Amino acid sequence: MNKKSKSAAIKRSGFGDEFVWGVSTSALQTEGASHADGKGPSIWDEFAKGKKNILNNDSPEIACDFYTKYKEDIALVKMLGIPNFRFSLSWSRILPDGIGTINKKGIEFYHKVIDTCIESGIEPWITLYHWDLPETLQQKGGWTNREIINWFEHYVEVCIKEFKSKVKNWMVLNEPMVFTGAGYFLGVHAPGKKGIGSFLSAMHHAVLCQAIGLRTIKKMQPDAIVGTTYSCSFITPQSDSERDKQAAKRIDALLNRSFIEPSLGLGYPMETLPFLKKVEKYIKPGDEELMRAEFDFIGIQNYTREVVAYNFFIPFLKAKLIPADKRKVFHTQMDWEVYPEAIYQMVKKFSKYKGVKKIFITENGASFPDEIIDGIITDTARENFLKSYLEQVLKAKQEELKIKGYFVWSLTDNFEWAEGYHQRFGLIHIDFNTQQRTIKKSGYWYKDFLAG
Ligand code: IFM
Repeated sequence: MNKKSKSAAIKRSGFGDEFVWGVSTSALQTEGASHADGKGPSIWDEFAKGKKNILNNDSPEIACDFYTKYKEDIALVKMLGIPNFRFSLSWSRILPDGIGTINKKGIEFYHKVIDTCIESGIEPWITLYHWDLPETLQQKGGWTNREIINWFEHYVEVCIKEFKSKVKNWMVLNEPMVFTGAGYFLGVHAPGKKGIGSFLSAMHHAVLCQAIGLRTIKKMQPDAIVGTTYSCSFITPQSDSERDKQAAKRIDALLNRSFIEPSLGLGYPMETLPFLKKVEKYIKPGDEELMRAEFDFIGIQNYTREVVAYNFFIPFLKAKLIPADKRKVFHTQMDWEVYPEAIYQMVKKFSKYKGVKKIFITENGASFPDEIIDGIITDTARENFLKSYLEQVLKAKQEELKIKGYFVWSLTDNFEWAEGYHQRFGLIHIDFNTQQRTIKKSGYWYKDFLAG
């Protein structure tokens, strides 16, 4: 249990002048205004209506009210000296039904956000899809319907046409493993679907969409810098037994390899994870080519490591994750082990792929309970978390791995999906009753760090 950081001296200059520094958010988690100005419902607006889907029955309806407070929040990004701001576009704010009529007010909103960034000297990095599918498309099967490749292509075309003169850096999907796994296999995220068939079809269509998204952007904006982002965890077996080691490999294949490898022309990792063979049912002639994508960069989003044990009773995987609290290791409020070396191991792992050109950490951060005392939030645990992970990023950089930048998750506390407002990842605290923003000690630390 190493709660204290040994890394007080970590300095921005150690990463070099070209290293990209930023902070990340997403539309659904911050914007609120779920029904304002012609926005259509997303699967998360719908999911939040279901009792017990979201902790405390929280809803994304108001969230951080970024929709009206975007100027204030971007001013805070500027005040903290953060040069790059990663956020996402809400598909159903732009196309309320997912396809068809464009919502002018939605487009106007994102122009205002982008313009405010640019006027403030902040580079916008935009994610096209961060989990908030238009509900109308879900009514037609959502990610399980192969038509999504046309719906998505159309949505990307609309966005690029509108914003290409102002935005250079694009990310196609955010963490496809999470939105297909949690949303279409486990049913714990929107749209709450369960089962292997819905998962594998959603997975295959997401793999196709990440490549189609890339090609659409490049066709319309040849000088765009395009990536896509993957969640990843450093996987270690619980013991040296062969069964645990094989179980760890299967989890690694599922969590870390199943979306990037088909895009690099390596196919799905079926040899390690035989149940993935069932995906063949959804593969059409020509898909192997269609899945290939030469991204300018990939974003990797790492928070922790997972310890894995063989378990006969877990279907398909025969493996289970041992929760951090059971292992009695220092962990965040999400029960994610604080394990800084994980981020180094992930940069190393992804750097080994020949087809990966550049890597950005597009998310890293921690949820800890925050206490406001006399208007001050002394979130030392979060500050130490960031320092200790950054130390490992620096190690990766010094070893000349492909790492080129780092974005903290997140700018503000926000709507943490099925966890509602209970989990707080922000550098800036939000009082969700008053919408008051308070910069945490970790936010000031990041400011000082960036100021050198
Ligand atoms: O809040 C999420 C984000 O939307 C995707 N990556 C992980 C974060 C923390 O859970």
